[in-house]
This record gives sequence, C-alpha cells and structure tokens, in this order.
Amino acid sequence: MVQADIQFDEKNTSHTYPSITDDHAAFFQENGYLIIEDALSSDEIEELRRETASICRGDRGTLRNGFTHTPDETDDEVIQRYLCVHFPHKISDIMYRYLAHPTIVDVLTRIIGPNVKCMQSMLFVKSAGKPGQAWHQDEDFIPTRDRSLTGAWMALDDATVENGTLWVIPGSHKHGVLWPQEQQMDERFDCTVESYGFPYKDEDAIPVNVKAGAIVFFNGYLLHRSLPNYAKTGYRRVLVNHYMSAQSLLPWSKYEEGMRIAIADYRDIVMIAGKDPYGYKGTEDIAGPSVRPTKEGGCMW
Ligand SMILES: O=C(O)CCC(=O)C(=O)O
Repeated sequence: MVQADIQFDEKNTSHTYPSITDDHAAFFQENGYLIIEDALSSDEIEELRRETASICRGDRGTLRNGFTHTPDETDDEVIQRYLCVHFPHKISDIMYRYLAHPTIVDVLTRIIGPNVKCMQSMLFVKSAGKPGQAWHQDEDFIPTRDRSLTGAWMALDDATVENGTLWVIPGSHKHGVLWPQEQQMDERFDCTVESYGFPYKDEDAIPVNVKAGAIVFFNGYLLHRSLPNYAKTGYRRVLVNHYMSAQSLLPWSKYEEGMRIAIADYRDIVMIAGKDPYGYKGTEDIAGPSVRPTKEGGCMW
C-alpha cells in the first residue's frame, strides 16, 4: 500500500482489517455509497472517543465559536454541548493520523485512483437532542468538479434511526448534477442549506444503520441527510473526512484573491496515497478548527 504524508501504524493492533475487493468498488460506483463493517478495531474506536473528549475540552487548542467549560465538569457534561467540530485534524495528531486509516486508503485508492488527497475533517458528536443536516450534496460545498469527492464516515457509536444516522438516496450521484439549494427553517436541521428540485422522494432514501467501527464511503454528488438525535441520552459520534483525486485542482474558498477560477487551487491538503503532481506548490495552513454554528446560536448565512 502506498501512503504519502502519514504512516498509520498497523502494528499496534491485532485487528484484521476487512479485505476490499473489486465487488466493493463496483457497489460504490453503482450506488454512490459503500459500508465497510468492522473497519475500526475496538482500540481505535476508544482512542477516537477519548480524543473527541480532549478536543471538546480544549486540551488540543482553542476552537473558534467553542464553548467554555470548567475543569471539574465530566467529559459527558462537556461533550453533550457539541454538534460538530470542523477540521479536528488541524489540532489533533490522532485525528490527523486517522486520515490515512488503512481501510480508507485501501477503498479510496480503488474508487478514486492511486493519488488521493484530503482537504477536510469533521467530528460529529451529535449528542441527544441535536439536529441533523438537510438534503445536500457535498460537492456543493467542496468543488472538485471531477466527481472524485468522497466522504469517509467513521462510526464511533452504533448509528441508528433513533440517534440520527445518515440517510442516503442510492444511485442519486449518477446524474452528476448539482441540484439547486435554498435556506431552510425546518427545526429538525442545522444551518445547512437544503437541496431541492431533484427527482426523488424522501421514501427513496435508506438509513445507514451501522455498528460502531464501520466506515461508510459516499460520493460527493450523492444526496444525503441526517435527522436529529431523538435518543434521550448519549451521542452519535462520527469522524468524517473528505478526499479527492490529487490530480485535480481544488477551487475552494480562500484561494488567492483575484486568481482565475480555472487555476485556483486550495492547498491546505494532506496526501494520503500516491504522489501529488502539484507538490511543487507546497501546502498552506488555511483552515482552523471551529465549532459548527447552530440555529440557536445564529446561522451565518
Ligand atoms: O453525519 C451527519 O449527520 C451528516 C454528515 C454529512 O452530511 C456529511 O459528512 O456530508
């Protein structure tokens, strides 16, 4: 396996990582998503859960829009305030290392190609009562344009309909179309704008019910959403990272002022496999860790 910026130390675990085959890749191409069960060992799940608490407590550095805590509060008291922390890999060595988890590298090099870069991580805590995200396509937010954008959604708790798992519309990526979006005031959802005008009904969606340790991969054009965490207590923790082909430029936010869109290239990236043909440009430190705004806190539309 070729890895680039990160060496994920597999020797620390006796876990047998799932074997990825051409059938997995074919399922992904057809449906736009893929579930790999038992991808994370129980030690890896625990490590990521502990690190989630440390990040929320502020032990890894300040989070923009973060909450204040007192040292005597328990981890549960602290993390239940959170819906989602953006870019945890920018302050946490552990979150950074998991960008290149062996199963992620294995799957992505089959479905994207040999050269793969990561540009985003999001750590969902989604404690009881927190909202979901309305129908959307990730490509609307991260413009890869080459259809290689792929999310790797690592379940750190069992994800169920009750606690707000992901819902996907199988095959909806195949149009390769970005549907229009609008602001929504539906109290089930956070500030995420909503896609509309697509040729599917809510009943066409299926819930992705998985055990902790599964990784769900989904294409950037796939329509997906999640509903609130309706459970009385607990969380639905997920670490989701986004990847694309390193052979494509990424005309994302904060690229150089006045640069032509055709050559704009967001360089706050991490290579997780293969070679970066644009490596001569170097990388930049642009994104900082922040807490996702909620409607109560005021959406930044
Ligand atoms: O996990 C969720 O609730 C939503 C995740 C999502 O929409 C995404 O990663 O694009």
